[in-house]
Amino acid sequence: MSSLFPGLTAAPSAGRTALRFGDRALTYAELAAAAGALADRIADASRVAVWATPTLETAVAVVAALEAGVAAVPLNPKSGEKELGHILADSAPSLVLAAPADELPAPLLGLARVDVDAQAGGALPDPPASGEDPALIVYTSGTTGPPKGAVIPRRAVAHTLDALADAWQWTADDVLVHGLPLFHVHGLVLGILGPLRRGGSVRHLGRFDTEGVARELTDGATMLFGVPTMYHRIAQALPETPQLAKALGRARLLVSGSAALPVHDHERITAATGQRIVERYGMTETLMNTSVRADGEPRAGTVGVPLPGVELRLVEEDGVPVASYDGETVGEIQVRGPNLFSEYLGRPDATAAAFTEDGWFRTGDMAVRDPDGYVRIVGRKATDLIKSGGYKIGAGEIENALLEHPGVREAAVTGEPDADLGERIVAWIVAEDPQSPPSARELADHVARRLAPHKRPRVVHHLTALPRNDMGKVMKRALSHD
Ligand code: MCA
Ligand code: AMP
Repeated sequence: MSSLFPGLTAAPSAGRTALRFGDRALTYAELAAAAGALADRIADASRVAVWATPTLETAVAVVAALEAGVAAVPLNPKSGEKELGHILADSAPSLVLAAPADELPAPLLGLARVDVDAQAGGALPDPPASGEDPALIVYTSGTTGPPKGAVIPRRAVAHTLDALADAWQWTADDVLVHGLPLFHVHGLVLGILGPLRRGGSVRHLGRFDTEGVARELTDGATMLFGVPTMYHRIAQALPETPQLAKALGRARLLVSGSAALPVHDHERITAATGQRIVERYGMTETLMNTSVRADGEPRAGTVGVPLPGVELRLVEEDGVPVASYDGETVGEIQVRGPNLFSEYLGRPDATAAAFTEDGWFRTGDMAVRDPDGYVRIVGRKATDLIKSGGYKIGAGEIENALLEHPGVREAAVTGEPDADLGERIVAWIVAEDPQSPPSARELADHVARRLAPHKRPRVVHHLTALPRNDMGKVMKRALSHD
């Protein structure tokens, strides 16, 4: 397979800016040189971990790994020790790539470290041979147990980015701005690899804020990617920030994804800026499945139509596909196509369970289809998956972490609606000692330390017992409706 980034070696793009993080930037020629030098240093590794801070070094590290044909495992730099320990044991990388100034936590100290030099000079190797070779291993939460590593092959990355280019008329002239984390598909694959595959450029904000968005869109950026929480914060800021409204009004394309953007936020942004936000729908395992097209009719509350090459069907509980496009009949979204992952690393059982017998991937998302094919997501099959701030979080993983706290006898975790985060994580706790239960702060810190801060409960309720059915199973619906 050819390089995922033709712009790295094409003469016309050599002097163009590829990446900008704050006041640090690399042209395509400089990126090719830095990635070439690093690719040479890691060429013998079978798999590398990347300490995925929102920096130039992370982008160089991932590009180098892809150019070397070495699978990269992006790590959340805020991962707690338990989560990090699991990912390292599960993915067994032979090296960790990090920016020279980064201090790595204990679980990584046993691993050989290669510092990423964004100014280094070297030649790119020959492109790796096969599209089926793993490009990335991205960890994603399930309903129970620790996160699973989704193995994403090179052809899925190439396919999804080219399908989005078609849907969004995305070209080398586009300048993307975003402030997403770089250890998930949204921020890394779409937000960094996307512009680089097009030969365009990306400006990363380091961390999301509305001032940065306004500044970059005023200063020539053409596209914005964000999760609904970011657009919600934009919608909140618009009434007092005319320059933000003006900046958004100039953008070519504003894209939201990772969770549903409430229609109210769509409407507030359109009213203040004249822009319609484009929603697209994807998943770590499938990369992108559908999108509202730049040349299509925008419709708030829908995720648009299947992307080129993606087959999508809705399937009812009994396994029968929904034939009608009536805007009413709900079915599970199942997808097939070159955008799909190859497997969960080391988990043939979980991989097999994720597919139907005839090879469709079960997304677990429930939807209806409008008469013209627009997909409208209406919910999720599993109540034990929570989407908070655009992060997918398994209730079971947090329950297990809470149970490791000495003051906790029983724990159940649910998600409840939150205007900012979409859903917030709620913990229901039976304390070992009801007279002195652990505080909400203590439990949030405990989870943040062991897993990651975005997995911490935002609300804690103390109960004398969890509601259970005759089989002893916790009845979460009874909890949520308390
Ligand atoms: C707070 N903090 C703590 C604690 N409490 N740290 C340790 N212990 C604690 N007890 C820190 C947090 O780490 C954070 O630090 C800061 O305080 C604020 O926390 P929080 O309120 O959680 O963060 P936020 O500022 O509200 O974050 C909102 C956000 C974020 C920026 C929208 O949720 C986000 O970046 N979401 C993006 C998720 C995403 O990319 N999902 C894509 C996956 P600090 O401020 O330093 O961070 S889905 C995907 O890839 C699929 C394919 C798809 O379709 O896209
Ligand atoms: P993740 O596993 O973190 O990649 O998250 C994938 C999940 O995010 C999907 O299964 C959907 O539930 C959700 N998702 C992504 N994009 C959208 C969207 N535009 N609207 C609603 N849900 C979305």
